[in-house]
Amino acid sequence: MRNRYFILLFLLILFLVFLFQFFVASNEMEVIVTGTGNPGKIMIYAFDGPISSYKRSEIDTGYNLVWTVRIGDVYNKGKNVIVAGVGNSFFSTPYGCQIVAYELAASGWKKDVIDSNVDLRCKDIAIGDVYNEGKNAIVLGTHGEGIIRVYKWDGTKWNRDEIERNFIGQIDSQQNTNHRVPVEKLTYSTVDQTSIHMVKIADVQNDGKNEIVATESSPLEYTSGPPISFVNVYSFDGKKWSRTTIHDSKGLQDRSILVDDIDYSGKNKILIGAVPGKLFLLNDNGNWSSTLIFNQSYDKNMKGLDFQDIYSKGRKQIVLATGVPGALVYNLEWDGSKFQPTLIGNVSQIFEKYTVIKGLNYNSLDVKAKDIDNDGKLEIIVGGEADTSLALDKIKPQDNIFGWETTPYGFLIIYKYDESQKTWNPQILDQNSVLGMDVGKIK
Ligand SMILES: [Ca+2]
Ligand SMILES: [Ca+2]
Repeated sequence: MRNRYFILLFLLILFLVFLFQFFVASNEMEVIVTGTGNPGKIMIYAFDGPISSYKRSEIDTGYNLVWTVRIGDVYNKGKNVIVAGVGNSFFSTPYGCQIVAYELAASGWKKDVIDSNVDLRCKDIAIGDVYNEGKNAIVLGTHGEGIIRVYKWDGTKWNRDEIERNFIGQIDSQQNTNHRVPVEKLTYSTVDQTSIHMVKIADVQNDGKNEIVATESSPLEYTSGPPISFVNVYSFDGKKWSRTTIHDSKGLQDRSILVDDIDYSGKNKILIGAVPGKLFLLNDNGNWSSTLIFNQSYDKNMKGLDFQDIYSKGRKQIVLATGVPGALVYNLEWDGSKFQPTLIGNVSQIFEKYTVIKGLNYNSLDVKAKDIDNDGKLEIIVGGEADTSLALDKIKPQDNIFGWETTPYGFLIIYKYDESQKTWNPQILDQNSVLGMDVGKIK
């Protein structure tokens, strides 16, 4: 009799353990999602406990390149999906990029082609409430003609709203200049005149409503003169979109964008990462002003930006991942008068001891600070590429106009903070090229 109770109790405990496991497993998990180059795959890294015991799964998009991946509830049904910009760039047919969504279903990943043959590269995606109606939409920015489109799911189909096309072309006709890449320099006939590097959805003017911010420049392949570059804000008044140019430069390319209260003033500011080596703070005091807050001559690219409380001290700071040649990771903290930079990582040094090819160019393409191992403290996740084309001496830098896209090599690294040593310790997750990255919850 007593034994039977023990068996029943044992079975009950087993059942509760099973229930608990099921509950935990069915909960949304924070995952790292990357988009890779050559081949164009979407990698999904799930964590259950320590970082080293991650599980990786992948989606083959069927294309050479996945430029960008974002996680969000784009169907507005309380379920996150992966949205990606994919294509073959100049390398093979079919030319022209696609924007696709992958939803995790019982049978695996279900693909939804949102738009096809948009432009040369579907470079960046933002997900958010762009019409200020309490629903998510997708914003896409492209290279080539330089198109910005908003996609909104109406329950049965995707509605398309084009808000920009070839901004540099418009500047060229106004100013009688020409930044279009001659077709004979390209592998197929396409307009290559405007690069939309990044698109963000945020309340940049602090009026409680979202706008779109985009960095737009002459194309990457344009080599006949210095690049021209602009930061544009697009506002929707309920009927139509209007554009305001808030920053412009010559000889620089504005690329990354971060919108947050980065100087603890209680108001959103815009941080812009420009090539080569500069960070600008854009502030709206009736008129937009621009301040150079970081000028670094070693690394060229300033692509990865985040703003998080990485030291768990109740104070967020800028996390910056740079690129070419070194791929450095910094944090920058506002001290009341300026932003103090601290170097916390160097990707090229991590790989130096493993790589037989010396002098690779390491280029961070994104950085995120998230608590990936669930210990209540943030880790820093950096993804990017290692460009072999220059190191192998096959082509000269000036001829290397398609160079960075060709590399299959790169990195995905998690830096974890060691409180006692006051150091950020890197752990390598992967060594394929990472062109885009996001961290979020997927059910
Ligand atoms: Ca606003
Ligand atoms: Ca953690």
